[in-house]
Amino acid sequence: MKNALTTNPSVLKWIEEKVALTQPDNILWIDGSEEQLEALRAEGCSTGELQKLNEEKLPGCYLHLSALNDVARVEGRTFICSEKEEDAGPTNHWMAPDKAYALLENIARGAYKGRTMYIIPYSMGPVGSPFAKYGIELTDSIYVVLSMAIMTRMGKEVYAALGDSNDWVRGLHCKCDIDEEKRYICHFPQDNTIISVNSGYGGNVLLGKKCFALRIASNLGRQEGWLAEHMLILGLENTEGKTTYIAAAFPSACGKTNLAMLIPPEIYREKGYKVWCVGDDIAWMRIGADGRLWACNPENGFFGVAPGTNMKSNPDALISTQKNTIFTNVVHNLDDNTVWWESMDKNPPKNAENWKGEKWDCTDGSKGAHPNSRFTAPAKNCPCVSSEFDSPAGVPISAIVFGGRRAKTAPLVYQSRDWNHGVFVGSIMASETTAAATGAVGVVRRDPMAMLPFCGYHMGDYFAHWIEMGKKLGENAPKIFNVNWFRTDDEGNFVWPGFGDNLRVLEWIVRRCENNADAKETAIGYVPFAEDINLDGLKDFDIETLKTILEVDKDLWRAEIDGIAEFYAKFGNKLPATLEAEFATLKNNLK
Ligand code: OXD
Ligand code: MN
Repeated sequence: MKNALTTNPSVLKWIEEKVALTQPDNILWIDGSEEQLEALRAEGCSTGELQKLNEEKLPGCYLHLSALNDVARVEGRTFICSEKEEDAGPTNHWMAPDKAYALLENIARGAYKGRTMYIIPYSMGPVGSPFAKYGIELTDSIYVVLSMAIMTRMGKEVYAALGDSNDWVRGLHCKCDIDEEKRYICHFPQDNTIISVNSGYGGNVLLGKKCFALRIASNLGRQEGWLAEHMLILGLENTEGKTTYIAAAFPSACGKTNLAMLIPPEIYREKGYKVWCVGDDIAWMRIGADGRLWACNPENGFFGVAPGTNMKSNPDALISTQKNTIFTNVVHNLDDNTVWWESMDKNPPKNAENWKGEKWDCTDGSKGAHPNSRFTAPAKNCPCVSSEFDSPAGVPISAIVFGGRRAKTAPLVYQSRDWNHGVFVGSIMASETTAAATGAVGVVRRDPMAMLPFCGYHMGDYFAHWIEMGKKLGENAPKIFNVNWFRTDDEGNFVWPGFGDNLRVLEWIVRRCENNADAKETAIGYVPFAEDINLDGLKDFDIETLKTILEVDKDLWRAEIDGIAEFYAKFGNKLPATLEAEFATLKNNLK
């Protein structure tokens, strides 16, 4: 092929097939150079796909507005196209691969006519590291190219690392007409292939992220003996300069980015505590040569939810967005050509356009930014990015934390009795839904390990894989915890202050990992003694209030049993006996 950046036969063959299918007018091999990216930014601005923001206030930043019908992931149109339906399992939508390929090829046929095919080589994980997996995404969207340049390690060095190997993930994205009725996000685990059509929204089209790093990678992890998880990774440095790494899974829009970049309360800062961000959304975890679990963030940037991000909730995330960032569906401040979103500050712009590109009056009660508006920011912009961010070996994980948004039931924190009980705790995770996916907001849904929309195979097999990993890790297995920052009082107000004060809970978790704190055994696991959570310097919050959110209310837990039983019933004989046994223990403990 003309100007090809690789001679890899499997890559060339696949691209030739896709060129014949989509029929682009032009083909551009993305090499990752700043020059090429700059030319694409200029082109994106000339077509209106992007708007250049104020170079002095937001250098290198752009605004992108999506189509009105294309603002979130579409779980109902996301398919796992494994050969057998039972391999996709009851929590995924399945389509037979032949049927899916035929349907998608019909949609993609001629889809690039009059357009350019961009060929993006990218790596998930540092190029050449033991974690790295390579992918090629074909797209007709400049927004996708520029976002992939932020979110992944992208460029021609990927071809050098790949050599002639056939071990890479194929990704085809076609914007088409952004027709909701013809929108499909399909995964073919047996072919390491992803095809996404009729969308331009990040979660559906930045194929390295959810599609590859979770749905395809969870399949690869199962085959190869590692874990691909919807988890942030943070390092908590203590007074002595020792850093303990924690991986934590929360459903979408439950504050993973905030926790990953937590600013410790003043009394901790004074003592030298610091949180270092390794990742805010995805963790790939492998057993290292020392037998411990090591984690790497396969991404290179943050695709964060904008509303709610402010100098108080997450200053480092806000600072991360101040240069070389792409904003999607936020408010455009026309006075100084910057951006704004709800709760960024108390000064909504007077002369502005909302996420729909319409003139916006901030006093009319309507929201200016879409609730799922996003920023795509380079991880290296983050003031608290970990020095281990690019470490080829990853970081050793001491604790795994699960969490959800539950107004009642789950206490502030509890620890599982052991790994298998921890897998049970993760498997029964439940949360009230948010705006990150289409559908009703505020409904409780079971979201095991926060992987419900992202596990690319049968969830029963996934639980079994976790149990297997525990066997291999043995004594070295990280301790497993569950947290809930979202308990509310009778008036519906959050009880726990959250944000930076979550460090007080992380500190207890680290002490438990070091056998340095006691705990009370309850029906659901180990709960802290209130005295062991440090409340120093916390205003308007006393130990009695803390006790109310550490409480394990057996009646509320008994009310969970039917929901768990109903959820577990979906997995039939694929539910590991170990989890059945853990469930029986819980029921027994609640008697
Ligand atoms: C995300 C999500 O965008 O989980 O990270 O939806
Ligand atoms: Mn996520």
